Amino acid sequence: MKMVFRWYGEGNDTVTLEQIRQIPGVSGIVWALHDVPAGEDWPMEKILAVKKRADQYGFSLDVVESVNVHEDIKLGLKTRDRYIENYKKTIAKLAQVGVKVICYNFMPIFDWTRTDMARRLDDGSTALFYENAKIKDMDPMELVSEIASNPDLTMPGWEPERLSRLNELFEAYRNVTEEDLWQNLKYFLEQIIPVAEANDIKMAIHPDDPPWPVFGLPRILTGQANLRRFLKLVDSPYNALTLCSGSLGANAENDVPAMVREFVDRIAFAHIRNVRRFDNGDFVETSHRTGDGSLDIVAIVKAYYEGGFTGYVRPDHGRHIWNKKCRPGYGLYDRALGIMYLWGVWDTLESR
Ligand code: CS2
Ligand code: MN
Repeated sequence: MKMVFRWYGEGNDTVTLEQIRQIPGVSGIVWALHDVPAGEDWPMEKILAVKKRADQYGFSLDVVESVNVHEDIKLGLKTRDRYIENYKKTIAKLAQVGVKVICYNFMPIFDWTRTDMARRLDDGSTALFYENAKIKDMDPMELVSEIASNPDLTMPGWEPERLSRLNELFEAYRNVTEEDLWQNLKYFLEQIIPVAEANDIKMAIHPDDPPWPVFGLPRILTGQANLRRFLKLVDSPYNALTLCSGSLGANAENDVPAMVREFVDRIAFAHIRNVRRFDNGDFVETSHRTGDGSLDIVAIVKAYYEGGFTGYVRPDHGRHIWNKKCRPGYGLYDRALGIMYLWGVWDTLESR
């Protein structure tokens, strides 16, 4: 496995490339142009500026997370073709700097959803938390205004320009069913995958987080059967997965090691992290260690190892520890500890 680390870019991340270089075994950064709105093609000069920085530290740029999909594509509107053309242009430009994997998601309106960005754990650290009842009862506008009024709460996918159009977007999705979403995803893939093949870039979809519908919006990348269906929409090695253990593992019915075993040849990018689930449907993010959460991280890493996985891995989120301010879920320390845990398991398997 190739270990990579998400970096939000110069001036946009509390973590520096100097620091990332000191985490053992990290070969590349997972990056994006976070200031380019979904649907626009990425300017080459901005891509090259990131490359210049990464080169100074010897980091690869192999993995991009994410090139976001414009809402019109997910909605299947006529205007989608323009955005799909821009997406193709971005793929071709990313190939020029050696990108091998593009992570994206197909969640309507919201990316990952949580109710608390800093839930206190017993050890005094804080972590991202999802309260089931709160989401069930909540008008999404309420959550949005809570988030908008707190600059510390920015989550990917919750960009201000999208939030301001929220009512409109909800209206647009009113009659969009799960089957419509599948059709719209298929349409997108049929256009994009040939371009990805020609540019030797794997398109790796991220599952829905959490893996169930929120605020009445459809969600389809939620479990093993649906991921199987997804891979058949366009049956190409370039139509691949970002298998996120923490997203899928929030649903106790999802057997993550079994998914790794089934899909390993189509997993381009692994997100590995732990979550603790509660009986009422709540969950909280924990350290990576098996036993700290509900997921057996050792079994997950073992499934990758035994499947001969050669793709990219990142520790995904971490807790906020040692009093360091950071983007929610994206501090330096707990993700670095997570990496050492993942390497510990991997190296042990390799040395047997
Ligand atoms: C990520 C997702 O930060 C995260 O939790 O796992 O936001 C992910 O970047 C997107 O869903 C992928 O498009
Ligand atoms: Mn993830």
